[in-house]
Amino acid sequence: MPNRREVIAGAVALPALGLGGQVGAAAPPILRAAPERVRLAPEDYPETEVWAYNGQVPGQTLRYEQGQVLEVRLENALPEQDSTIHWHGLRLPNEMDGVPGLTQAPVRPGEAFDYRFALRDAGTFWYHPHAHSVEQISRGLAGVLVVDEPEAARPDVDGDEVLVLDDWRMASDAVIREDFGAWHDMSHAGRLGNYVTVNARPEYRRKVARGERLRLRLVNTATARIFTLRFRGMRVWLAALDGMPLETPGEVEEVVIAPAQRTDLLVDLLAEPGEEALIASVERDGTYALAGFTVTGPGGVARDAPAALVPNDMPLLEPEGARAVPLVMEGGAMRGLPEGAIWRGNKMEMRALAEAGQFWAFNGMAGMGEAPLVDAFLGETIRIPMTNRTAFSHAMHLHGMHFREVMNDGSLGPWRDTLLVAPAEVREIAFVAETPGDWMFHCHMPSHQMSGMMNWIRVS
Ligand SMILES: [Cu+2]
Repeated sequence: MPNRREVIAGAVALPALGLGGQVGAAAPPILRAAPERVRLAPEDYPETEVWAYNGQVPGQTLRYEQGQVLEVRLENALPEQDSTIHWHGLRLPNEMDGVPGLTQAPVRPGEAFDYRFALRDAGTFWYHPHAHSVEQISRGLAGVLVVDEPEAARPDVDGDEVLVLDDWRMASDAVIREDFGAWHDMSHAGRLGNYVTVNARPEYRRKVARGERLRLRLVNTATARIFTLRFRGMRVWLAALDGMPLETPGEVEEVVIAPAQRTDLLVDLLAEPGEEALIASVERDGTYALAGFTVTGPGGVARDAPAALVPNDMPLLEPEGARAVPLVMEGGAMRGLPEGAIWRGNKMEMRALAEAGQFWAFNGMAGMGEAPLVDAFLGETIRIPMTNRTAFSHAMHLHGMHFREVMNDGSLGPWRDTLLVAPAEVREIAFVAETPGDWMFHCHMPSHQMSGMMNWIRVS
């Protein structure tokens, strides 16, 4: 059974040296984005050309301890496309957020960019490009960033595993389909794949002793697929969402993970010796195993419910009386934009918008405007009630800060960075504008993002 030290030793980027920023320090660890051939499909298919960080899909799991400084050099060796790295869910300085044209210049092919920031929060995060997102993420550019709690604060588990849930749209010869700009995907549920993987394999497998408790860090890197997971042969507690610990781990029978969301589970493997515990994905046409744990004997003792993970240092959030900036989501197939929308400063009718590849609007505007959706002062608390008037679900992601949902009774939901808003729902979030800069606020189904569902928030 791999212990935690071996897991850590497997990571590339332990910045033990050279943190002083001194001239002549060693170059930081590199993430090189480049084409690569890897085995995705079963053995009787050819290998697949993907775009990968350092030749791996998903990219290697970067692992640090809370408080350390992440230092990574992005090298763009992609053919003819700019790139960047967005550190999803991290509370970091704005200039490290990786949004081309908003927080940094695009990294051109053949160029590099150094990312360097302190890791304030422990938890499960991920990294991916924020340029040509549909294509670059769909081709394989995504990886997980785990920030461990200090040794004494880690949960008592027998293993700590990353499970990257993803899907791929491939032709029958295992070639990734290049229809990244398909209007049907943009105007419907996004670019759904036809081949689901866990850590780029058809299924995750592990042998466990009965009674083992594992921490499973589930990350949905798919661009559109919403995973609904069910479990067999295990007790499952939800311990953290989007990297942020829950006050009390709750036992669950089903978990929904929207694109870009993370879920930390604490699971006790309790299938009988010789049997298999399973995590399965509920799809329209059936339920499919994503992870199988072969349980060996002798039987372990059932344990007490797990304790909460140690919380991160979050700001005091008191939404009562705070300024509210409503967001109305419109457009897409079936509803359309009957009133038209503003795009690049021009009011346009739906047909002209569609011809420009724009299908969605926030508050009557497709895409980014000159002015931010919210202009907040540093430290201000902002509420955003979001009304989904479209026929599709949207995974709304705020950069740089985590928010809490404001429930109807005024109570606050867990800290998150990505919230799934279903059709006809009104869901309100509140956050403290705690870091200055220009921060994206967008749907994390990139097909929707690029076709209208993208705005930004200024904190100054
Ligand atoms: Cu969306």
